[in-house]
Amino acid sequence: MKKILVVTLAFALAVAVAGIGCTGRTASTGQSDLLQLANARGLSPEDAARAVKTFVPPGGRDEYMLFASGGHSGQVHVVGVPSMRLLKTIAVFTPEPWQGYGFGADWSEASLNGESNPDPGQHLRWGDSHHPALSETDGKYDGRWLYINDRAHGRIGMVDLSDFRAKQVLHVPNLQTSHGGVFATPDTRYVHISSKVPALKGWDASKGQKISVQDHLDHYPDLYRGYSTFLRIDQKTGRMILKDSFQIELPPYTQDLADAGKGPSYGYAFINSYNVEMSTGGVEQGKPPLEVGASQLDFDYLHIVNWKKAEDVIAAGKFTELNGIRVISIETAIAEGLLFLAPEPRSPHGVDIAPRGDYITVSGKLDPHATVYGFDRIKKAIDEKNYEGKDRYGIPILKFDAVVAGRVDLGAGPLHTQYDNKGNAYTSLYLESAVAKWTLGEPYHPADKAFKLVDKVSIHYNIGHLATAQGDTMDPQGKYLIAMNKWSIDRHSNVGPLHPQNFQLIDISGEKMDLLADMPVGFGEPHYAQMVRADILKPHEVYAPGVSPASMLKSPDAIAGAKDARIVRRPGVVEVWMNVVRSHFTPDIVQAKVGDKIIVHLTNVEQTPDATHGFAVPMKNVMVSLDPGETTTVEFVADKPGSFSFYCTEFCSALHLEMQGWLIVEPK
Ligand code: RUQ
Ligand code: CUA
Repeated sequence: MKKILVVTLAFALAVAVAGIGCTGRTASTGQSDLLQLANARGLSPEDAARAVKTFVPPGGRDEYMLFASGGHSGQVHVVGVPSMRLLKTIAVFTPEPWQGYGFGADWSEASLNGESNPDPGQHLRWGDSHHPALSETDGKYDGRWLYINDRAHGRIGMVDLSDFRAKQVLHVPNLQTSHGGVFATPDTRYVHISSKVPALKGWDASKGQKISVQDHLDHYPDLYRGYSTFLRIDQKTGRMILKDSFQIELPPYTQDLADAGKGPSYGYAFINSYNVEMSTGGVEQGKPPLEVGASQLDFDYLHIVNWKKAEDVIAAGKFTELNGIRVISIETAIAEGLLFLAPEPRSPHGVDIAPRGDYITVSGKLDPHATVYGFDRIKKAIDEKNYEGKDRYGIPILKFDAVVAGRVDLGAGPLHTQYDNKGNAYTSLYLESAVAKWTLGEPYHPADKAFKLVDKVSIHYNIGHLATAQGDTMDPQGKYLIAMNKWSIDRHSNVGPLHPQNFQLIDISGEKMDLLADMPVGFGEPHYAQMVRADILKPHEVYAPGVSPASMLKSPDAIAGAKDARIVRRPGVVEVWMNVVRSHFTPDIVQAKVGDKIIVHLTNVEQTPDATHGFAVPMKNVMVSLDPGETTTVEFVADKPGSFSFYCTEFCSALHLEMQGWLIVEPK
């Protein structure tokens, strides 16, 4: 029945879109009702067709899920496609009380505080999440984990997609800031992250090193360095293991985006850079402003890193340990033949490997072309030592003409490129506020000339990244493209001077691109996003009884029910094993003395999907979300006398309001 209706409706709209009147013999009452409805709402037949293309009926599911970074909200947003409905926000670098992330000295707060923090006294409470990287197997998303960098700091977070929670925040040594280069290798053996602004080489504030602008910025090329980091991934837990990771030292050019080789280019990484001029700014010191100084030369450098070879170099012990990570120096990288440069037209931004791993598209804000490098050409130039020179650090520069397969004129301000399953590429045009579609043609020369612009669609406005379905993997899907627009200006109702960002959903299944829908994003400034087929994700509905989300193993402090609940006191400590179930905490009264440390092991013994409870203690900054099956421990100090009514924060049952208890703190 439902199917028939859908078919009828689609037909009605097809008829309408084709401009055929609805009075023809084929029209039924249902169709004219529908068209009347569209008319009454002021929708054109095209609008109505777009509505049908994106509509997901109540209770229905989206075909794809978009994982979008939240920018300086420090979060990741999960959006259903094509409905463009927000399904979840995952806190990574920022506390988030609904999820109980970062409140109550529990595992999540420890995770948020971060590993290998160079300044352990400083607990960062925000981050600038930019580039998500879904884990891959055989070059395809596998739905296990997601990694995302913090642009503001040299940090990277890991989200476990078995429960959509952030489990690890790692401070990457020697990076003060990070940008591009968050990608998983096609087998997720490593996740890569590189520095943004180069940092002082080997700088250690705790050693009392002195710093002055004069000394340092005047010797910038000698004192500053970038790093390309390969973080080894534990294949069971998804965690990044620092001791098995390594870095390759890079010149203090500003390394930008990066992508992983795959297929024929597996084992290589490609990193863009700008400011090879090594301009530092300093107008008052008589130097050019950075934005001018960094745009002097016609070319910057694409860094080509052979990480497979780097692995061997590490295994051979040719590294130094710097701030807790193994580092291959520039000199060693050159001597071992694992680091090369290729000229790229000035101030590039995106570097994106085509699905087959054969072509590498680079585009730069200041050049209207996309420049396409052929990996076979790069390989050949390396083998034949076809260099046009060396940079100041001695790194060989491959000949531009030898490595470029072609260039295509796209328009103003090309930034990022994604791919579909029909040999097309899609490039965002920031300045032109458009998406350009162009063909890659069949692989490799002489067909290289096939690169050709075929379509363009306007977006609103100032697009940064774009995401096609699985468009950065070896399994691109076509179908949908999300334009991630930086400005929305007049597209939505006025909500004050801080405007939402604007996502736009574009249908790329046909010859011409078709803009289907806008989604105001009022919860962050997304940068990159990845779109994955929803059926690839297989998260748990509930935790197995007593599982700690930190380890995904049964917690030693889990209890099976109210009969196991207990309070154990020792000097200065009150330790509670608390049972949590609709609609009661057991025990529900906890007594303590001022100064006591309160440790509460909470187990939500429910196994019913969605039977989440909360545990919140007023005036203690404690707020935990206890999902069904979960065991979590919170700790705080009873520093003031009084009576504190803890309660369940989720409206879990008819007696939710009654789900509360008392913490009574007596004076000493
Ligand atoms: S890049 S500004 Cu993703 Cu276009 Cu960070
Ligand atoms: Cu449990 Cu409300």
